[in-house]
Amino acid sequence: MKKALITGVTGQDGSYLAEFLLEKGYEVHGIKRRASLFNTARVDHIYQDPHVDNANFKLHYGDLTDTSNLTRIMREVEPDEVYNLGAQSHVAVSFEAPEYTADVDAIGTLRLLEAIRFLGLEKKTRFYQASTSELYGLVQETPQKETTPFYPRSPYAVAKLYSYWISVNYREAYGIYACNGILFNHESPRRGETFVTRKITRGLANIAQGLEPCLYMGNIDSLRDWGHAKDYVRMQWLMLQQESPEDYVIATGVQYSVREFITWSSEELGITLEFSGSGVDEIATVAAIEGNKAPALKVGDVVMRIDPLYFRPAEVETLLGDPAKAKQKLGWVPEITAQEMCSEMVTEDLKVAKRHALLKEHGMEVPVSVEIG
Ligand code: NDP
Ligand code: GDR
Repeated sequence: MKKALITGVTGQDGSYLAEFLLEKGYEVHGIKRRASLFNTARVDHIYQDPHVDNANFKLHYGDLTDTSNLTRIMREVEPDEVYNLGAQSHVAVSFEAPEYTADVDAIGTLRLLEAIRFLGLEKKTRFYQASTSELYGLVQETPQKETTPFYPRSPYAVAKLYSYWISVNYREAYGIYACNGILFNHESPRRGETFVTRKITRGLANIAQGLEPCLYMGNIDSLRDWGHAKDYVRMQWLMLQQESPEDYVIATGVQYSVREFITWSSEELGITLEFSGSGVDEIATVAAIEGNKAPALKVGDVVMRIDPLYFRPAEVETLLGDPAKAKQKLGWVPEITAQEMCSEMVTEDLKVAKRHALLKEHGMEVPVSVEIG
């Protein structure tokens, strides 16, 4: 039975990857952080009681900032494959917490690679690094491919640039099977609530049910190449199953604006939006409503405004990936389109919003999130 160790197992990708590897018959070990509240909601459904024999999903407390902890877990598990998905993964937050982001997203990777080397696992343990399209930042070529020069535009991207190169370096210097997956944005109903797609699907579902007044957005002209996380974790695994380690761009090759994503999400709720004004004065107003998914709204309601709070000190305006190498060498093609993914996300968020609306109607407290992003 192969053993995998996943950092960031409680995150979006970690949870899908753990499911995927369990289905493939792996023993899966995940590193989770100690938190004051439960933080395993995304993996609770695959949790196995450790008191039962042969549990093949195991969680270890740990942190990418803690060298001895990572080395100890690596020694205990001796994994065949390590997937380094753990990160402070929010680009805007990295401007607020640049040093912490560097510690986790850059030095955390070094700590794992050093643990492999220190324990003499160079020939046994294969290593996947969660690299990112943010490396392209101020893009030097469109579409972006494996050979496109990097130009990172945030402390997050700069930290990830270190991780990209240290993975290449340990591959070349010590013969470790280390790969970078340069993944473009990928989303799902499990996406963190402060990334733009989830903020939109969750926000609009809440607004439709009368739980929130308005969506406050940043740069809605931003262009992204959005795929589905389920498609992307399959590729993370595939990269570690080849004869020799290589780096791959994973993308759909199709680009949309944040504004378009808002439009699709609204349409999914039966709402037609009209955008008017420009720059910080742009708003989106309800022009028509069909069906019964948005009982709290009426024509003329303003459901989106711009708030400069969400502008970034340096923005990545446009990203578009070229996944030709992944297709040609690994036979990988994404199966879920951005529109299908948006529909799935709205459907899931609407279910929750409806439950909360029902609670509210019966005078019960509804959980309100105060996080911004
Ligand atoms: P999430 O933000 O959903 O998950 C991040 C995970 O990292 C969580 O499990 C989080 O734990 C964990 N983590 C955060 N800080 C630490 C730390 N100090 N020590 C250990 N674990 C930590 O990210 P995604 O699943 O979306 O992304 C996975 C990886 O892929 C990340 O590295 C991200 O930067 C990268 N990436 C993501 C893309 C995307 O579009 N989703 C695209 C390209 C790259 P907790 O649950 O406790 O917060
Ligand atoms: P990104 O994702 O920065 O690309 O990083 P995010 O969804 O946060 O932003 C995408 C684009 O939307 C614009 N935007 C807003 N973003 C947020 N979060 N909130 C808003 O209100 C808002 N309004 C407009 C942003 O400015 C940006 O241009 C994600 C993360 O998962 C990284 O970890 C990963 O490496 C990259 O994708 C690829």
